[in-house]
Amino acid sequence: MGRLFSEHFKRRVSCLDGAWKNAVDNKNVGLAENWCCGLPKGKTVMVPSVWNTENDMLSYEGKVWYEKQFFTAEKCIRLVFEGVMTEATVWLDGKLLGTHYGGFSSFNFIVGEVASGVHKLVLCVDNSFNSKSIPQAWVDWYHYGGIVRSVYVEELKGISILNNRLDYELNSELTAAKGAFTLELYNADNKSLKTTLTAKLDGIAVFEQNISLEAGQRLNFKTDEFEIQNIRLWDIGSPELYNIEFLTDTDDLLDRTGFRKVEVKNEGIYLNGKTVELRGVNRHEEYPDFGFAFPKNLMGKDLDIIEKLNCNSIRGSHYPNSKEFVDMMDERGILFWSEIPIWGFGFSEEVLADPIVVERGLNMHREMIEQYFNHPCIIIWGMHNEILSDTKPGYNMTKTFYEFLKENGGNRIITYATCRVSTDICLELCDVISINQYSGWYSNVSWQDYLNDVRKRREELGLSDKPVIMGEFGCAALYGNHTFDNISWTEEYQAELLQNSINIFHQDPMVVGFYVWQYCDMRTCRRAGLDRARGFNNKGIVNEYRKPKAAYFAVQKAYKALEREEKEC
Ligand code: ADA
Repeated sequence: MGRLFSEHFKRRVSCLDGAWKNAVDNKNVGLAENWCCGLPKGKTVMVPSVWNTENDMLSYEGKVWYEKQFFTAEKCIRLVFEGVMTEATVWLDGKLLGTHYGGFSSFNFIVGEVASGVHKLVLCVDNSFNSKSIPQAWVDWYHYGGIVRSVYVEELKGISILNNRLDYELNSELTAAKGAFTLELYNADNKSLKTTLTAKLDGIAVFEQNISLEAGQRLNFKTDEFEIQNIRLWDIGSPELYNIEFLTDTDDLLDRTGFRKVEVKNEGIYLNGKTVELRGVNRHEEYPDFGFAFPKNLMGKDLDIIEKLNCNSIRGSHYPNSKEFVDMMDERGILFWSEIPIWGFGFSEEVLADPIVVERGLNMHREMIEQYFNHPCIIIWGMHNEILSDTKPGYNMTKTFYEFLKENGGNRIITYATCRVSTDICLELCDVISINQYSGWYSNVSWQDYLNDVRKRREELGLSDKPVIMGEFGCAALYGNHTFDNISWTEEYQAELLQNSINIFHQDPMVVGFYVWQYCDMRTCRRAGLDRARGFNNKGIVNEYRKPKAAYFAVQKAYKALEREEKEC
């Protein structure tokens, strides 16, 4: 669901976006008063949305309840929630279905034995924080709450296809691939069933087999390996995609993928056998009028602006982005770094060591992989951002995540963003070292001195073969604030700082990529010790309404020159 194309033609899917009943539970009485069976008189809100943009709700942290009625003809349904911020408890007709934690990934519930007719779906959504939260309360973005992405009801019939991933390996000439699908199948009927399962890649059958499942059985099923000749490679600026189609007697699932090879070798990053320099921006998927319920038409506009910047890559700081946005990058041939919302400054050693927090983080990685695996644009999995990676709990958490991603993450680079490279003890647990450093803003150290220290540190640790990405660099500028003098907070200062930084990084053979912090200004949380001007992080090269600052054009020029140089090589 939530894709740029229809995932089902056979399966009936209804989108529940639109008007929902809504009640704020600021006295925490909803459970005791049985709101799960139906909300008291409330108002109507539009979903997806965040509640913070409504009157008097800007800084509300707590519970809000939502209710929606829908019709189903089938007796087995899957309720799919693309993103609920941050903890959701879900009831259907007063019966508890379960809970989900984490605002940036999809979750679902399958419900059997549903009578044909109208049903009542109720959610209690809670965006408050405690010591187990991911992110923690101290974070440099806004504490939004709500049903922020779409909701769907799918009617499941017979043997249904719940999920898929394609693992493949390209031959050394990159002309052919051997691959196999892993499917999650489910028998939605109350009797055992047989079906013929077929898989097609760009209309050509690559697999067919009769299979049977017991009533209500879930099965992880791996197809036989198949070969694909004359591969059209997915690449930057050449986004060749393949359509995937699965069919059973009663169900279907459509998906897309692309074939490409990412490698880290010879101190560089290689895409399809050629070195690539990552020219990127960090982007929060946020807009002041809509928060994290980011309108789909603005996703395309963001990409238009970013493409014109001559970028080849985006870091989805600091959480999994909407599926539509990731689809768009697949279609446009833009590389993507996807990460989970562990934003380190809020995480004390004690929190990092908490098994519940580690398990939550691991589950966020699991969901990210399951939901985004087939996207060719994702070449980097990010484990976390600026945690205490110079401590034992930081090391242990990183090791758990790294081993999991190595085992399950497919052909991708694994990294995390560190801001303490000189004392970091986790650097062996990544494929590429990513660094956030703000020379010329939070620090006065020159880039040359800083990069030399990084080089020394890599040598000391015996990690000189690991290339370096500058994961964040930049400075704030208030939109419209100009100067003849070289002073901070002005557009001119920001433009010059970014242009110089990019040129220095490009000339350093150790640095293989750089992501400007950041694409756009965005609302941030004031309570957390971050007293940002206007309540916004102002380091965007466009402002929160996507109006360009001088830095946008400076980065555009710098990236264009690098692109030209790359083409001439
Ligand atoms: C950090 C962090 C970003 C942002 C940035 C800043 O590096 O990773 O999310 O907060 O600092 O603007 O200070």
